[in-house]
Amino acid sequence: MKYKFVEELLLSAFRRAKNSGNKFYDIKERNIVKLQTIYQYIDDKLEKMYNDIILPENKFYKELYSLLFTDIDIKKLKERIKYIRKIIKQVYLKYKNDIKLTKDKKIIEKYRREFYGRISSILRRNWIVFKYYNIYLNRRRKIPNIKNLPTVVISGLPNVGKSTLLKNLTGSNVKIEPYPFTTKDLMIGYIKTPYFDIQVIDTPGILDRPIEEMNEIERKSILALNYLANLIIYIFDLTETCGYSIEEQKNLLNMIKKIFDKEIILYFSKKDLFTEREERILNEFINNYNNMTIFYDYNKLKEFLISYIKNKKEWYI
Ligand SMILES: Nc1nc2c(ncn2[C@@H]2O[C@H](COP(=O)(O)OP(=O)(O)OP(=O)(O)O)[C@@H](O)[C@H]2O)c(=O)[nH]1
Ligand SMILES: [Mg+2]
Repeated sequence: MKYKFVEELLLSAFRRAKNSGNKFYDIKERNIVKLQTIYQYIDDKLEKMYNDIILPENKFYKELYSLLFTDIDIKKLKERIKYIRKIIKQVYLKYKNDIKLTKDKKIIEKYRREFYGRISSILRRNWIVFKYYNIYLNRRRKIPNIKNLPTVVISGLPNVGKSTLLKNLTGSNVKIEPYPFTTKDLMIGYIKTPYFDIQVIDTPGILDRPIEEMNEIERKSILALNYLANLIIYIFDLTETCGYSIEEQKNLLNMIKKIFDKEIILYFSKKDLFTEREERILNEFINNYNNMTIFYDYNKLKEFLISYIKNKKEWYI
């Protein structure tokens, strides 16, 4: 099986070898340098690949990895790369030694060609390792870099205005679209103050249904709520332009309250679209949910977050 990545690696390695060692008059020395050049080049690449693969350390990353890599075992991939390095080293040392022990020009040439063949077949045989490594690199770009900071997680049904709020609170440049399921990964922004920063995480919209029935994208939100949130901002879209009724939005809030034992703030989005109807419902909320903190102006919400979190010493790690 030929795999472009492997073929390119071999080509570059052999090209380097072609240009190396030529200054040595001694044929033995020249060929040993060629072997060494190839070995070193390939081993450097494999070492880089090995180091690139980072195994998740905490529970959040472990679970996120198992969501993202259902088809690839990252740990095994890393072990396999280590193993390939070992085999290639053995082959290199063997042929280097063989060449050292002979004086016959033809045999030296034969060993060198054999070495090229062995190296090629080892890498080709393991082409899938290179393929998985590239898949790993691509998917890893979507893995957020979570910092140890007080963390606020924005949650709610799809299309209610979560990403818009993240943008308004942090200036983060996120994708905002008038249709549901726009956000598919955890998106991060920071509220910066001269004294401390607050990490704000925008999540994919989740539907009001049992966690077992949630898809992989919704589960990312659940992970953020579970492992990362010190505080949850739950968004209500009273205009229902998101496509979900207020009843559904209340149900999801109740589910989040039940599952996660965390502080929740309510934020009412799309205030600029409010008619008398929404104003009336908002007032009902303010009266009925008087044990909850409620905002509909993101500037006020931001001011509140800064002054509230400032005193939450236990949220700083
Ligand atoms: N008029 C108005 N529109 C808003 C407001 N907030 C969000 N929207 C619109 O609502 C739509 C959805 O906004 P998003 O911020 O993408 O919603 P989301 O909750 O992140 O959506 P998903 O990522 O798909 O779950 C977009 O068309 C926004 O422009 C607001 O305060 N006022
Ligand atoms: Mg979004």
